[in-house]
Amino acid sequence: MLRRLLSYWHGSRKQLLAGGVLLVIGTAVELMQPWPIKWLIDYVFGDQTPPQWLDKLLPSLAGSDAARGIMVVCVSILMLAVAVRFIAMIGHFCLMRAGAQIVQELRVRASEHLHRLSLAYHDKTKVGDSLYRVAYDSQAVQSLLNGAIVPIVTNCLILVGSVIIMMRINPLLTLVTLAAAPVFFVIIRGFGKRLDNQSRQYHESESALTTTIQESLSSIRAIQAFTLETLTGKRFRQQTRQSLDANHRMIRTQLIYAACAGLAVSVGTAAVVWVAGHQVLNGKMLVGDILVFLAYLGMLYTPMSTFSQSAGVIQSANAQLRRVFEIVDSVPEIKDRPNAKPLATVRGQIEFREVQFQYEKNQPVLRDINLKVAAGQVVAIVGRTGAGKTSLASLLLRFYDPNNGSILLDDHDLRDLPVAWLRQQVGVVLQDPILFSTTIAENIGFGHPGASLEQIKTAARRAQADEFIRALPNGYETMLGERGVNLSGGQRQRLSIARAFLKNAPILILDEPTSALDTQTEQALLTSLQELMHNRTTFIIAHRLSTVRHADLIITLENGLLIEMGKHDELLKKDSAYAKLYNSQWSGTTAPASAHAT
Ligand code: M5T
Ligand code: MG
Repeated sequence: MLRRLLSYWHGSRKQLLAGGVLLVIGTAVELMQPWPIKWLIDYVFGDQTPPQWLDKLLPSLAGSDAARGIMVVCVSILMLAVAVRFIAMIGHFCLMRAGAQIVQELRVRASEHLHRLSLAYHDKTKVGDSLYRVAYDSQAVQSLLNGAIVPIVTNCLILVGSVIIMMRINPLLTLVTLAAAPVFFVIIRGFGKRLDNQSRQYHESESALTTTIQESLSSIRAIQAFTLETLTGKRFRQQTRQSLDANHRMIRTQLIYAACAGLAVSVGTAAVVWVAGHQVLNGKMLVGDILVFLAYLGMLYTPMSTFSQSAGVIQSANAQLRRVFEIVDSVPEIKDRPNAKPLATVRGQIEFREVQFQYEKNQPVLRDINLKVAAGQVVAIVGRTGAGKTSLASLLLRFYDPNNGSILLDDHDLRDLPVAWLRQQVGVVLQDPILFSTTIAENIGFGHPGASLEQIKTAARRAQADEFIRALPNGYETMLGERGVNLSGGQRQRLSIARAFLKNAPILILDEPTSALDTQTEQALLTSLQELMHNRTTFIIAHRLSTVRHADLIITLENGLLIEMGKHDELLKKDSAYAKLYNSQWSGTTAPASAHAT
């Protein structure tokens, strides 16, 4: 995991390095902190003579004036403390900043990758889960760095430093101290795995909570329309209870663990005091040394117990980061082949060859589709709901690849073309027009990044959208969505059509472009749609057959099979499914013949 994270810290390398060096210096100074107390007891009050280096450094320490000695000791304590705090503060600041930067970098890359993943991936994953991974799990880098690596490194330094110093003061006592170490390891091992499991469970239940909120908020209309608020609330409460339980279990284990570790420290301390006390009695040890020793003992036992905490942090950070890297590592199913090259010019001839497609195994949605569309032709796709019309169109955009067979654009397999380039060649008006929460102008502008406002307005005029946009409070600058204006279905559809006008692509997919419009607006728009379709290979899907009468080719899908194709007149003459559908739409009127004639 660390090696993987290496690729994310180029932006923060200097800070990491500076922070690391400062922490090492800070730890060295920290190790000097117990000594002034010994000086006070042995050199100021006692009759010991300080070593030469100390005498040179602080000459007034062991002089005849004890009050001066006390002063020197106090100043030394303060100076050391100030140095330790100051160095540690700057060091931690650098490391925290570095950690935050790495988190950000990881988030950006994960989210970028998420947007590139194919629809097949997004169909399978819950938005809330991806959200939790990008927003929260990525923060594990910070806890890994500052909650585990930094404490482990500094504690290792303290551990080694204090053992060396203790050995020099009194080897026997050091051995007594170290005898407690195995007890610590037993405790750490005993709790480690449990803590790990419990923290994983906790994060999983938290992630499930995010998913639930996200899902219910995105279907808020349905929830309120069916008055499901109470039910949704209940479900959420149940889930929070699960998360709460997981949290309780985790906290309980942590507290029991801390208590056991604390107890082990006290037992060790008591044993050391026992042995050291007797050594002083026998004149084998100085009183000041006991104090220094006990100070180091505290320094020694604390790292041992923090090691296990850090181990816990590593475990859960590892689990969380793995969830983030799962996103980064997912390979988009739809991606460019190494030799993918855009075509120099696009005529727009499309051919489906033996195309088979399914979302789920063994549930074919399209079966054996064979279809050849000449450049500039308009093809209407009709058929009952669920027949596979939208799926057929999705294949053209390479939202998915066919499971069998191939689709060709100007005799080139779509899979041999760069995906982004291909999608630039296709203008779409989707069944469910998607608008972003930004201005109307920008929403249309997505059709052709870099378009001028004049071009955007022209496109809106051609899509019969200009009039209603002008009537909005801020015209083309009106914000949509959150904190902005919401539009009716028909208005959205017209924006979406304006987008397609602006995009001006050689191939066009219209998935029920007028389904949300009243008949009058539809009629008005049909003229502009005709204009839009002119000279473009167009696939138009429509339930209202009045829209598709003029198509060069009408195909009927039924259960994923292409059951018939032909022109309007030909199909009406035969006893076709299209004829039945068409006649049923005119039932109750005497219009079919005259409609036919127009
Ligand atoms: C065709 C199934 C759907 C239907 C069939 C989008 C989607 C569809 N399906 C999935 O299993 N997973 C999916 O993500 O595929 O669906 P369609 O192509 O959307 O049908 P349509 O466009 O002809 O229908 P409609 O209602 O838009 O006229 O069985 O369950
Ligand atoms: Mg559809």
